[in-house]
Amino acid sequence: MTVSVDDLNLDNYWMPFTGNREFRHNPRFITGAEGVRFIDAQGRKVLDGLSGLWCCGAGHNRPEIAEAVAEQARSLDYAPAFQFGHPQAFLLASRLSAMMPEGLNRVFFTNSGSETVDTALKIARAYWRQRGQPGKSRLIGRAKGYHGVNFGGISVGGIAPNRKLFGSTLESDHLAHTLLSENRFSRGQPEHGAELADELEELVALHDASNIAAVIVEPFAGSAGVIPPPKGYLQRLRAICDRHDILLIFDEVITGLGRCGAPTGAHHFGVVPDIANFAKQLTNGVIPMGAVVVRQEIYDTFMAQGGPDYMVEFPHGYTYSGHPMACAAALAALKIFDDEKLDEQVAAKAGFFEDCIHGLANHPYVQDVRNLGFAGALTLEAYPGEPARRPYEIAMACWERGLYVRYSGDTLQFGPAFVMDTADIAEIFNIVGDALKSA
Ligand code: PXG
Ligand code: PLP
Repeated sequence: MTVSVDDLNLDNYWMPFTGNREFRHNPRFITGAEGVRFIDAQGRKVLDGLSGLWCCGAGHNRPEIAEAVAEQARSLDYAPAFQFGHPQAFLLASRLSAMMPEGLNRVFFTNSGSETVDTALKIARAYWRQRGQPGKSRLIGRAKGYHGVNFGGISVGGIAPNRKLFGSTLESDHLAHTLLSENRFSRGQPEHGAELADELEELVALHDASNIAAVIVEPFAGSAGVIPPPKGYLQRLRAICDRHDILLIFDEVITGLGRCGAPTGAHHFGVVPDIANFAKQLTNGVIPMGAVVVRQEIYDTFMAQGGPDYMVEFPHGYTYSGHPMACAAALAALKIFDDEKLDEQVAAKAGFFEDCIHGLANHPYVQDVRNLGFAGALTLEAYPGEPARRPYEIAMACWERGLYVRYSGDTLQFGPAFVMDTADIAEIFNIVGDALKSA
């Protein structure tokens, strides 16, 4: 379906994370999708370089998911999430638990990554209260971390522009980021920086472990521009959390469910958190949904402290937690994950992706190249005082050449669908290379 842009009123919609004024001058409409391509308002096919926003790893418009959602809409469109259950939510919780590393097996559903983060932070704080340690409330994030946009998420988040307009947040503190200049152009996990995890010891010395509930990190930082953890870093963070009784939360909203070439980042990096967050890829992006998965002992603590068994143990939940349509989409998406071994596909093609993105290392303006699994980013040399301008200009040049690429901060980011073939991956980087050379 082609839509005439001229007929649309652009006044009423306040677009998220968008330069709204710029968009009005230069509207870019996506009106359809097919496999790993979008179709724009002019009917052009545009290669999708980011699986939507890191969420459509199985490709767009999968009929299996469309049919499952349509069938669900006809049989049970909505069921109350509180005090009553519907079968799909239980099925999905079991299915997701089976994909998790050993020990993570209790699942709380949400509707986005941001809600997932705030739910995980509330679980962490409440857990210590239930264990008789109410002082353990401070939350530790990491510089350059992205944990969504709700108040809990921006408290632990480490991207300054996402925090500065919104006043005081929850009591938090931050580890240093791991983007070291000596690691520039590393392929996969960089060599240097495992010792940056020891900063947690310093934060423990400052605040005392009796006041810290949890540490939350992305296994690799996504939004800040794909920053894989230095070798050994996550292991060291896990050990320090264990030493001081601090919960470790992995925010796997981007790293989870295939992107690393494994079911989760925890599997890929060989480190198991106490709580893991998922969203995006859970439904292949078709219906909004997120999930917090916790160690059974955390759930059991709430049950043990819950009072009479008709009482609510965790006063938290969303009208749409475990929405039947979202569950149907997720069950269908996870079936595709199994049938097509999406994680193994990524693992098999990740080396090709790595060669392609590192092939841009000597192109104009490229100051760093980072990658892991089917995720990668370029850092581009800034115009003086305007770090965000060049990525925007290059991304627009790519769009004109038939490629949708994500630009954010001083980076361009790549996250192809897991099903993308090597010819399309090569095309992504040919277009970017051309755009860089002609900028
Ligand atoms: N945690 C992490 C680790 C994320 O990457 C969220 C939480 C929030 O999810 P919701 O569903 O509330 O947006 C995210 C989302 C990008 C990009 O281009 C990344 C996200 C969202 C949009 C764009 O890097 N991450
Ligand atoms: N605001 C009001 C006035 C509500 O009644 C509710 C839910 O009942 C909410 C916010 C929260 O909505 P949700 O459960 O979809 O997060």
